[in-house]
Amino acid sequence: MSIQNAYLNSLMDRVMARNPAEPEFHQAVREVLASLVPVVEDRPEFIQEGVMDCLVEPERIIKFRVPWEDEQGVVHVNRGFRVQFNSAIGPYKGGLRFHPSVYEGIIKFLGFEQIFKNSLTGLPIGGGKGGADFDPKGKTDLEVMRFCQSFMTELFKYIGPDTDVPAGDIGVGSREIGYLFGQYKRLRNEFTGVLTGKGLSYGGSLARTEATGYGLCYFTDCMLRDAGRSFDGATVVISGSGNVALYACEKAAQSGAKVVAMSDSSGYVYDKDGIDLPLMKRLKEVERKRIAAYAEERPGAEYHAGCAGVWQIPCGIALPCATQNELDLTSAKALIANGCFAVAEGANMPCTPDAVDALQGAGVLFAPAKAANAGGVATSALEMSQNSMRFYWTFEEVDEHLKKIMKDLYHNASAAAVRYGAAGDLVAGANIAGFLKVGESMLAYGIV
Ligand code: NDP
Ligand code: 2IT
Repeated sequence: MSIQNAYLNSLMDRVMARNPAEPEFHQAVREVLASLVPVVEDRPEFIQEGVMDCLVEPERIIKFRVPWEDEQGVVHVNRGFRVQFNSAIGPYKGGLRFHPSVYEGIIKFLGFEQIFKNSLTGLPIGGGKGGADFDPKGKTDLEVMRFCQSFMTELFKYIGPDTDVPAGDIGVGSREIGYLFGQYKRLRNEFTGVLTGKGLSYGGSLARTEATGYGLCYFTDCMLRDAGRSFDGATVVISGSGNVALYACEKAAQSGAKVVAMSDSSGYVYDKDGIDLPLMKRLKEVERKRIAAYAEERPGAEYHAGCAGVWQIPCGIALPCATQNELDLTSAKALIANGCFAVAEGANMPCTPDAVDALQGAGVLFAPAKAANAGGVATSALEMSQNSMRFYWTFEEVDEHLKKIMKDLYHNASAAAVRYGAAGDLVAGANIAGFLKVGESMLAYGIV
């Protein structure tokens, strides 16, 4: 599909030629450039001054060897990455993903998305992302610690509280952040807010654990209310059962919805009585079990192998919270046929482009990831603020900030869509509003 502007279309061709075999990166760039057509037509200086060309090229990519030894004495070598994509409005900020599927293209797509998401929060954070093709599943705590220490032994040279502040993402939770922070502190001999998502005893922020899932629901609530709907009484299906999914489930249930299904990469559980969240949290956060264990312990719940099947379950609201491209056209059609009226992306880029087109075409309310899941990184920025102040806010204070940030973000994205002739299209609105602040800053700096 071509982009309706000759310059941006040729830029897209160059991105594909210079970054071959990175389909996720191409997908993320194409969506943003397509949304920015009316912006560059209105403001040609973004093209003339080189802003668009700079936007699609990371400022820096760091790629490194991560050797570590398992409990049997066998040496493994993984590959680590940090893509420092754009620092126009603040230090690079974004998570680390540890998953066997990680390669440069995944980190580039995530880093690119992070630029606009972070801008949308209204807080001073640039865009970055990192990770490794390491699989924490099935590893002992000792092995995870050794891997994290080796990873940080290289990464520490390139990050800092005013330079680049990593956090968690898939496969990186509080355990991994603890090992990473401990090693950074040891190597630098400094106690600074260089990572977010830290434990509460050593500089973490209250409500950071909950923030992405809660923020997703706050954003979705704004979108639903504008359309005369709400979570109250709705049936919700959530994919994933990790950090984002668990706290989306918690807030959706607190808002009066019934969450009837959740998944992991092996399969999904259907629980007609509503997910028993304390049970799910124990199995996933404490015992690190597969989701099949939920159906073994919960009377009346069913387990089905294969994670994509979760979208066949009838629901009013779908919250994809697992991974990229997990909700395709077939799944979108099933959701539409079953009467789904809202899809909000908790994961990054979980819906394929044809699925997004189908959902929007059918009038389903659609909340794109870079707006809807921005509550996590926004609260990371609040963690940075608290660390800089050497002070702590209460859970309620952080949660109030988060609510306001998500509400403002929703209104900014909606207003940008209206201003550029795409009323109701939050994909366009989020891309445009996220870009403008970054683009204006890049113009102000000149060619750098
Ligand atoms: P977790 O590692 O806590 O959980 C990931 C969940 O997604 C698990 O249930 C996992 O299943 C499932 N999953 C992962 N990969 C796949 C796959 N290839 N196919 C099917 N299911 C999969 O990660 P998070 O909850 O932190 O992240 C989930 C999504 O949200 C990601 O897209 C992430 O980028 C995004 N996100 C996270 C934020 C955060 O603050 N943590 C902020 C904003 C976005 P299994 O255990 O079987 O692998
Ligand atoms: O995708 C994301 O926004 C995250 N994984 C959170 C990043 C952060 O710095 O908190």
